[in-house]
Amino acid sequence: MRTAKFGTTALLLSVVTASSVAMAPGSASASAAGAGSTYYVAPNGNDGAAGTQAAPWASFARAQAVAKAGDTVYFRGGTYAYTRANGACSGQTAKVDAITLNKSGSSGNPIRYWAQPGEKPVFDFSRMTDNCRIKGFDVTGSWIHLKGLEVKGVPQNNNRNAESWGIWVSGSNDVFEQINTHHHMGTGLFISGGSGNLVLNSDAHDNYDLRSNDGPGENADGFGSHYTPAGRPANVFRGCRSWWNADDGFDLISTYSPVIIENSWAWRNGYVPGTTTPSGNGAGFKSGGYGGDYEADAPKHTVRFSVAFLNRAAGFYANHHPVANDFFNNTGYGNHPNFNMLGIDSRGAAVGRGTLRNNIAYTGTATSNMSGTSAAYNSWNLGVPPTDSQFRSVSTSGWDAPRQTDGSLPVLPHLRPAANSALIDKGTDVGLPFSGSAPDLGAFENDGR
Ligand SMILES: [Ca+2]
Ligand SMILES: [Ca+2]
Ligand SMILES: [Ca+2]
Repeated sequence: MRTAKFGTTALLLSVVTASSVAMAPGSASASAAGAGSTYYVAPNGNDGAAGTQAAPWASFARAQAVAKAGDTVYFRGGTYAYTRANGACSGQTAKVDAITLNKSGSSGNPIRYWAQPGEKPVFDFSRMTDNCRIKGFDVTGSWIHLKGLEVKGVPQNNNRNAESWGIWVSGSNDVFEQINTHHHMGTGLFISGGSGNLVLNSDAHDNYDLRSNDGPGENADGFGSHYTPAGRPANVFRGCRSWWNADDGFDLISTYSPVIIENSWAWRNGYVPGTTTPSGNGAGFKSGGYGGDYEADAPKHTVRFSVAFLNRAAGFYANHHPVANDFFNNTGYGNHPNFNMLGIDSRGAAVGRGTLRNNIAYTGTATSNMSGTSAAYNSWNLGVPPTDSQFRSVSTSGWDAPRQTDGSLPVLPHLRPAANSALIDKGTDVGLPFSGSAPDLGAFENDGR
């Protein structure tokens, strides 16, 4: 491990897979179509048709009724527009869904709902008229794999509720891959109680709950994982981007099983999307907490190899979490502050909580609430003050560039160590892959790219 070549993300993925994810993400089973039956859905399809490529169905509901574990349903490109939920609002504060996925696959044989390769199916909920709280997708089933879907526009049609949701997940062992969830009046993808889920190479952006009853912008995060009971397998966010959401980029408040966030980026959260007008909380990675209460069975969350920049509040925030989370090899740039480790002790008193190694804090303000943390080998501990010239680029634009063909993040020069940077090999071995004699500081190991 110590001299491992870092050049491929596959090495990192294999480490994480073995330790934390029930379903093998990135393996052949997650990226190849199944051995079961194959069906097709198209915007101009017909639910009375055969569901073949020549005669596709029209609706998700029709596909689910037929598909079983191991089957693959391909969605052709184009817009699938929804104007009403699949059930009536029983009152203005009731919850309804446009698409309910309540049929489970099985271990090794998920039900796959995938974009036709090379095409972009868009699920547009912006014209829904239901006068209550709305979920675009309500995923209650397990062993379901969604891939390549764009999901947008879930509205709030009254001001009696908190946020709506783009994708709501209470199932487990689901995979959400190459999902683009945006412009909802609520959170882009919200895990509520499920476990062992993988959110892979997905984007959440421009979400803004302007009709929330607790104030506009208070609840629309990019990604959330909440309410999972203790002792369950981790939910994992990998290769995800979250930007210009009115509240937080990633939010892990009120959950009792671990969450791992890695190789993910969060920026410009806490503003009205597309502006610098302050809106909700504005953390990049809000890493736990229970609304300021002490909880004895709080889990340790992990945030690593991730970047937060220009968020309105903290880039990496402990949010009153009772135990120390692991923050390894992250880069905070231009946040306020970059790392805020505000935790809580068993008496309810404020104390720093966090284990921080190999992180960079640059511009904005560096850190706060560090008393009580374990922090070493970070840029602010080492007397290695970052400067612009330590990086190949410090640009804050272009981070939303198109993804690579396999869905992985674009390779940008931004905030990567320059050749001969003083940030190279200044970190300490935390049991994760690195190149050279030691880990570099920050989210990007210098791999010659
Ligand atoms: Ca909030
Ligand atoms: Ca939030
Ligand atoms: Ca190194």
